[in-house]
Amino acid sequence: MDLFETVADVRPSREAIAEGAVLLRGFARPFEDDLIPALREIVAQAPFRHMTTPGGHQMSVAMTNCGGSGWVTDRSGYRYDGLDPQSGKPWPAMPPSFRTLAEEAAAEAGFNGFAPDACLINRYQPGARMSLHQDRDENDFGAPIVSVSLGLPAIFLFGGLARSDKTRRYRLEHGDIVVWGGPARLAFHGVAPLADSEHALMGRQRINLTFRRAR
Ligand code: MD3
Ligand code: FE
Repeated sequence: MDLFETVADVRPSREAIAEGAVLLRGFARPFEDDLIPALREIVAQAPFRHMTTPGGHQMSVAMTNCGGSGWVTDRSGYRYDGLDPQSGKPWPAMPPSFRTLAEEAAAEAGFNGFAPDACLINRYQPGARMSLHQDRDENDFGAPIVSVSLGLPAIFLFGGLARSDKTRRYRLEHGDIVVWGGPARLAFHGVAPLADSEHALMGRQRINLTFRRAR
């Protein structure tokens, strides 16, 4: 390493988590100055809300969406919907910086031509968590999911194709991207309760963007 680059080595790296799953540490950092203001505009149009699961529980993670389709849950079930049920209006458009980042990350992981039509935006405040689940509400499991972590670090749990499979833990930090495709696409996964801290750009929260081909 160059003598003059030892203080802050911010070059992105690539790490295989499983077959089909690639961790791109720091890949979103060059995009953060575009992502954060765009996120602010989305949330002004479609505020974060705590949705209710079909079982009647309120989620600790608050959510919103952008793009042509948005993931929603209520007492009647999980689905993708073109309209925000809270406003009755279409979800905010996917900003060009979001789309470009998702396409570039997917291509870096070997998925050329990824065309997301949905971006689910999760907000974790201290204590918020996501229990072990599979993402199965999308129409085409051949398309990967691209996840972008911003703000406070989280412990991400990655399991196998059965709920009872053992999980491995990964610390996901601000700017990290994971691309989940191939055999990893239907793996069980979750997020441990968020530890309280302060992030220089994002404050006391973690935001996760997940780009999907939903419909
Ligand atoms: C592995 N979000 O929104 S992102 C979700 O950090 C979700 O907010 C978590 O799980 C979060 O559904 C995890 C990482 C992730 C996303 C989708 C996956 C991992 C995945 C789909 C298949 C396998
Ligand atoms: Fe998920």
